[in-house]
Amino acid sequence: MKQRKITTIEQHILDAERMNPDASGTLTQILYDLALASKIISREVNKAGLVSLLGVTGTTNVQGEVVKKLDLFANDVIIQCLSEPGRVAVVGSEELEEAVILRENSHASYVVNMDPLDGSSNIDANVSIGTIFSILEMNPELSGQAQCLQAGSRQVAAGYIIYGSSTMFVYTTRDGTVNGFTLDPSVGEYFLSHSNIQTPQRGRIYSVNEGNYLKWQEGVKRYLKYVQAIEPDDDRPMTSRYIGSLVADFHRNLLYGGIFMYPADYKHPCGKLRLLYEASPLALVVNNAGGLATDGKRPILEIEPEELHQRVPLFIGSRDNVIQVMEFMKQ
Ligand code: AHM
Ligand code: MG
Repeated sequence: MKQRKITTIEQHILDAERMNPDASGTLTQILYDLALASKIISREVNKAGLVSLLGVTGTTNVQGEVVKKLDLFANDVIIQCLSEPGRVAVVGSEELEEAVILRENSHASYVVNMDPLDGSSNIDANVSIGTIFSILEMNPELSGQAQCLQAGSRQVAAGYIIYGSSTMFVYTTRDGTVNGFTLDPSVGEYFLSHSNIQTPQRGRIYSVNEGNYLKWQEGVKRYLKYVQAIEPDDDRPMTSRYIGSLVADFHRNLLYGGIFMYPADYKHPCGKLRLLYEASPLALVVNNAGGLATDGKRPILEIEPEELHQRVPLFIGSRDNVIQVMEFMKQ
């Protein structure tokens, strides 16, 4: 019987580095740092239900220690893991108003933007949540927090970790493939489980918070009625799946095909999701998997950011579905 090769995330990242003669090894180290941080976060997420028995988050546990909220915990763990000398100089985080400038790392060559624990409304309900990260090179023309404000097309790597029925680490590099690794908690290792992920060109799933329907612009409303119409020859109605955790909704649609939408509405003209650490990294992943991401008019990866916590409407997923919603929005 032919044995399947077992590849750990470390081997995979190292192999990719060996194939690139210009690689300094620093990006490899940053990906290792993120993998390590995610294992620690995964452990805490898995025992989160017990926290209420041992001490509610935000209060004091039986040892008299303050129990941090999980999203703040995730933020601190990732920053700590990224603080190894010589790697990352600036970190932008959804949890922090201002970017963190790692002074002792001022000569480091990378910037990381991240959402340490996305899906805040699901954290306490045992529903899948995730970490999203975007890695950029330092731009010599920018300084301090401005380093974080680079278009998604400049990302050198991006990805996410999903804490679900199992923990998975999915990442891609600028011109690379998308690969997924599943954590085996018994040995504490990520193993390659989803090699060269390609998203279907057209999918049957749509994911959107339909509670906002009456607030959307007409084109998006018409698209929704279109996907719900009964047209068996055209594979409609599409099917609705919405978890309310971007990473989980995105990941399912990436594998099965479909579209995730968080449109603008009359109360939120820029939508809800954040450009730098939610939309941009997932846009790089979906692009490299053969899909598309747009704000309705422009590719997400081409948007020049102006603010660290800038919001953006997001339509992301299978190529044909994304092109179709854009056509509805133009009419
Ligand atoms: P968060 O960063 O506060 O967790 O908000 C982002 C989340 C996404 O994970 C998800 O796609 C979206 O908000 C859900 O929003 P809503 O509850 O409005 O449907
Ligand atoms: Mg978020």
